[in-house]
Amino acid sequence: MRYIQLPELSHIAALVKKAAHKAGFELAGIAPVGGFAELRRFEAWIAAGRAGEMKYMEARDEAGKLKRASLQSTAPWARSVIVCAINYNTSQPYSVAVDTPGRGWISRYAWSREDYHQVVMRKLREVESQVRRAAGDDRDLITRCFVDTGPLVERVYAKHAGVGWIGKNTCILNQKMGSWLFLGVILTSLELTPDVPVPDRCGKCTRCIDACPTDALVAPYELDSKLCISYLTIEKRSAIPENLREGMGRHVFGCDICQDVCPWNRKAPATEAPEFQPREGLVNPALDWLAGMTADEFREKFRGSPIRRTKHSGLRRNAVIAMGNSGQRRFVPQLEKLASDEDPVVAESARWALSKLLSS
Ligand code: B12
Ligand code: SF4
Ligand code: SF4
Repeated sequence: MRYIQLPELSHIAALVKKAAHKAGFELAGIAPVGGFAELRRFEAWIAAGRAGEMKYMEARDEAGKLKRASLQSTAPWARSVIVCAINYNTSQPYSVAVDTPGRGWISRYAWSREDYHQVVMRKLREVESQVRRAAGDDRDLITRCFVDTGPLVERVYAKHAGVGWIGKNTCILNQKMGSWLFLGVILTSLELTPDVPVPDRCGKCTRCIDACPTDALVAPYELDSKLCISYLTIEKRSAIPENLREGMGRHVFGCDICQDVCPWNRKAPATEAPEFQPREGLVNPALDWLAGMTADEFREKFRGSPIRRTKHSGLRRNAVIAMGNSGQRRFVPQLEKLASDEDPVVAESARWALSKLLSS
């Protein structure tokens, strides 16, 4: 094994940022491996049942400790975490500025031509290979890339890598870029000099908390997934609790409200990256189109899209609920048919939507 000298390590730390920019990331930084106060909050968050049905968040190691709360058992070799962030904002309007009757809303991150997991992973691998080259292609050097599925709370590492601060809406915000950022991380056995966290610039603002339609931001910096439209429309399987349906409004996949209203996103720059440009029909989509999609159309339209996560059943369920919230009686005939749909969740949601429309 080649011993990596300290001057070489500082060279690698500088190279990380250059390599990240070259790969297409707007921001990058280095965080230490742990010991952060925020990770104790993660344990409390799980204990309070805030993860809802997302059981993968609760995975534990052999000692019974939450895997995502510490890298000690899952990656004991890790010495630094490289965090990269990429802008996915496009020059489309914000959801809070659009109100076309009978149309739904798919969140900004999911309009893209290519699934962000693939885009970010491809770019992370470019950075990883440059780091490995700079370390002399040392075979003992360990590096692992993750987008979403790694055993860590990415936003906590992003904060400690100086990428941005954690806003009261719980998103990573950067003073210049705003919060329309995807994160990706590279764990490495190299002990690189960490960056310094940036200060919290939320101040007295509470716009995100005030604007959340389902009161999912139960306290500043604390989100209850079970109440969040993003969770309900993407992660929640089967029926959505009736008391939360009205608050979902026209959202059919994800939710952007707590970011749309954030002052730091007022001047957020737009990306020209072709991967993140919207697919046809997904910005402010027609609800009758989504609710009437066949399984084949769904597969075809959303091949390589993050929207596949909610599945055909979930997207139709969400579209039907949005129809119920639309106040548009022109949807009644379609909903009457859907009320006896072979998918029981869609059928039950359609009956709810019908009674809502007919009583309004
Ligand atoms: C599970 C998950 C969700 C869940 C839960 C969200 C949540 N807030 O936890 C749901 C499905 C609701 C969700 C929604 C969204 N998600 Co999501 N999600 C994840 C995932 C996989 C894990 C997040 C996690 O660990 N949550 C656990 C909680 C406890 O963490 P947290 O809320 O971040 O809380 C931290 C801080 O708030 C802080 N803290 C807590 N309390 C307090 C109190 C004080 C006083 C202070 C100072 C700090 C503090 O400590 C906590 C950590 O321990 C990550 C990827 C990853 N592996 O990290 C993506 C990720 C967070 N999601 C992302 C995105 C884009 C979204 C959406 C915007 C998508 C959409 N448009 O619908 C929304 C945003 C909703 C929101 N306001 O957060 C991005 C965020 C990028 C960014 N700029 O921040 C990530 C990083 C994915 C990625 N690779 O880019 N998501
Ligand atoms: S994503 Fe929507 S529902 Fe979730 S916390 Fe933000 S505003 Fe509330
Ligand atoms: S809306 Fe205000 S409180 Fe919420 S994240 Fe943005 S600056 Fe912070």
